[in-house]
Amino acid sequence: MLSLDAIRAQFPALTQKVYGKPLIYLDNAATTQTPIDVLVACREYKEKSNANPHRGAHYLGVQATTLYENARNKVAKFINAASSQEVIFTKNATEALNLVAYSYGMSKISQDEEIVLCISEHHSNLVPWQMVAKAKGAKLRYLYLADDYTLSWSEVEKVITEKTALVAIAQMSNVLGTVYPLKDVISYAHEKGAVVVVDGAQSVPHLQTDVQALDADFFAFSGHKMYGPMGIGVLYGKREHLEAMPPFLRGGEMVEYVEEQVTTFNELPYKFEAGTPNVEGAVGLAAAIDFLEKISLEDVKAYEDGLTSYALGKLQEVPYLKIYGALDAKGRGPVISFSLEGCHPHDVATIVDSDGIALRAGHHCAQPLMRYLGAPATSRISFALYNTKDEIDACVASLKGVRRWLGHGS
Ligand code: C6P
Repeated sequence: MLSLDAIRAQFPALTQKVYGKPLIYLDNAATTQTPIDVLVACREYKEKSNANPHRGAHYLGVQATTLYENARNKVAKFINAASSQEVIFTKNATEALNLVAYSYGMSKISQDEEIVLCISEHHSNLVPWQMVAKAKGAKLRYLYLADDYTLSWSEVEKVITEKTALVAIAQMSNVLGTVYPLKDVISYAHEKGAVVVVDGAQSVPHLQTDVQALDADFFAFSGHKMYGPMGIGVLYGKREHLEAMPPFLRGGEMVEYVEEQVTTFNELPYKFEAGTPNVEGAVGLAAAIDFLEKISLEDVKAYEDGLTSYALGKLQEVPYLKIYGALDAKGRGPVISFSLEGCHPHDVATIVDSDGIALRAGHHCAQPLMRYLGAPATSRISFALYNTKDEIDACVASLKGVRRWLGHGS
């Protein structure tokens, strides 16, 4: 692993002060900061190679096409897709999941079939399935979590049945940090004849992704949560599904022949990429993958596990603080939600912000989970590979002062 100093030197945003205090950025599950390598790659593309890909035969057009397709190849290798034709660029994980819902869900799911979601799903992997269920007369069923915030096998066996047409589940919860045993869940769902859509938005920056080993039918993620730019995301889909699905959006480049009344569609992956794509984003995402691979995801995970374990210990020293999620770093990612008794999470976020500490408060776009937990909102800290134990100490010290700041005795 590169030294921590070398890693932090890649992130200009981390060197700034806010309210005269060094920025401590602990909102990485929302979005990560951007390394210089990614900033440079995006800028160089705009300065030297900016053109509309797959359209112009001129020099810049060819360069833009090459960069765009190289980025696709890099993504395919990064997630171990069998072919880069199975990699579709979208604007984010949300669009990728909507693509599957609109295209696969609306054409393949029938009345009375069941769609299974986990109760911890982010709205982006929940609301589109509500739409499909309503439109098709299908039934939504939920996998509920055990008291230790894990998914028990008995729950999987109870909810996923022969009636299940599709399971949509995140690899890592953006609220609890739980990493679900997806390999087993997917294999079980396949035995029952269901396809599985994996929301990898939170897991991709922290765990090695291997869509073939996982045997996922679809896998969605966003560039901006893995050190890449905003506005670029990925949908991986098994070729057999993508070929059988109708297009999602219609327009330029996703066509083969257009006649006055009918159209035939382009081959994969272009069938699902209507309109001018975000080449700059794809180039930035490729640079982010290079950055992560230079460090190695194995080392990233080991380092972040250390931070998570340390933070879980330190947070438990804060009086009146309750953690929502497993207290052991094993089987979870670097996302920790908590509440401070008597303090609204937004007040907590505002008070620690005045110490230069960025954390997130709210329902984290997971309202059904919040209802299930009986907590309207939580505070959440989440780590990236540039965070440090000193930053965790500073956050914990700041949290210890919050209750007094709000007028509680201690
Ligand atoms: N979660 C968070 O602070 P987009 O916005 O499309 O890049 O990602 C959506 C998304 C999908 N699935 C999961 C598990 C996610 O965590 C997110 C984004 C951010 O938790 C913003 S709400």
